[in-house]
Amino acid sequence: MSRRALITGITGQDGSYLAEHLLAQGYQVWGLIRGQANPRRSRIARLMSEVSFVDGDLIDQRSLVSAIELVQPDEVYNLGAISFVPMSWQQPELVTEVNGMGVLRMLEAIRMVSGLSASRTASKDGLIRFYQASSSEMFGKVAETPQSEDTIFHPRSPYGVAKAYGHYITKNYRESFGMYGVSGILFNHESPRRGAEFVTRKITLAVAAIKLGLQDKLALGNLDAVRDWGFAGDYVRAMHLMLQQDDPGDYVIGTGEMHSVRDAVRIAFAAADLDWEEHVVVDPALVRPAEVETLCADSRRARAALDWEPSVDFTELMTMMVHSDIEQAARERDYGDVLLAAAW
Ligand code: NDP
Ligand code: GDR
Repeated sequence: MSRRALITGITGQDGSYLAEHLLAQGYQVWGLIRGQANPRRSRIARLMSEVSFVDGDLIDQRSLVSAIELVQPDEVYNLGAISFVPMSWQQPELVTEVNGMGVLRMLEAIRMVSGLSASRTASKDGLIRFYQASSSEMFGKVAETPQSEDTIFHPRSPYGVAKAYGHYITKNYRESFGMYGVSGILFNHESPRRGAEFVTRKITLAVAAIKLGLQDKLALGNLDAVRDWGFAGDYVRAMHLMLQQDDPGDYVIGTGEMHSVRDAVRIAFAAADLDWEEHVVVDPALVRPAEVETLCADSRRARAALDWEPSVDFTELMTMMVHSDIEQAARERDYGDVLLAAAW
């Protein structure tokens, strides 16, 4: 019998790559979908015939219990979240509800349906395995570089604070009820499917629009921010590997390479034979109230225990995204659609 996986956030970047990866591994894949006629279903349009869907929302406990009862998953991947960090200063309560309390609701749904209690002992056989999408944003104002599973958290945004809650409550349910729950502390990962509001995709969409003469300027915030950027397709492999271990644990996933937003701009414009300095302007309104200045992963635990390695480096990643966006923009122009770069 093939294993059953339930993915929250299946309409997101990671959800779409994870669904493809699990289907290729022979899983029956279910996606939790919220909202009537969710327009982001288009991201997984090509998988519609292979993936099953169940209605639900991380702010609705009842819907999560129903989803677990219906799907009877072997593995649950909780990728659902409001993932754009600046949104968390605009709607901190909502972000905390979804990204923090939503994790608790899913853990409770699994616990209720599985009948787990504090008295349950050691065996992990037959337990629903739970993956929580934790984030390098939890490190925030970093205490050390690079950051490992043992680095202390100092989140800098309501998003990071809510993710830290999700992280700790997953660990707490593992320790309190013997649940099989793991957190992947993933550093930034990107792809041609990345949302247009995130800086890499904002840059590559703008490069494409500038290349085709549809746009001239690109406004950005802090060009000095440093991140450890990898390819989303590599990172979903790590999520799956984490749930295949005998004992649940938390793992940092990243490339170990540091690049600034300025590097991202330079590489992306160069990939389209453009000079970034002619087009990029800094807009102070895009600088965050509290910035995470620098992040870099120490993934030695994952590399050793999961035998995981990233396969795409930063230049390849940015170049892949630029080429994909130029092709897409050219297609849209031919159909008469106007490409708009992100305004965030
Ligand atoms: P996306 O923003 O692309 O996708 C987010 C997903 O969450 C969407 O499918 C969205 O569905 C869903 N969602 C939003 N609100 C709810 C809700 N109330 N109930 C259920 N689902 C909801 O994010 P990514 O794919 O990039 O990231 C996946 C996860 O990994 C997120 O939790 C993110 O915080 C985390 N993460 C991401 C990193 C990255 O670099 N990409 C790094 C570290 C962590 P809808 O279509 O309905 O809006
Ligand atoms: P981040 O990603 O906040 O790290 O969260 P984002 O791409 O939004 O920002 C990265 C860095 O770039 C700087 N920056 C800009 N960012 C955006 N979006 N727009 C701009 O114009 C701009 N100019 C400079 C930012 O200040 C920041 O320092 C992502 C999300 O996927 C989270 O959900 C996830 O948890 C973390 O990565 C790890």
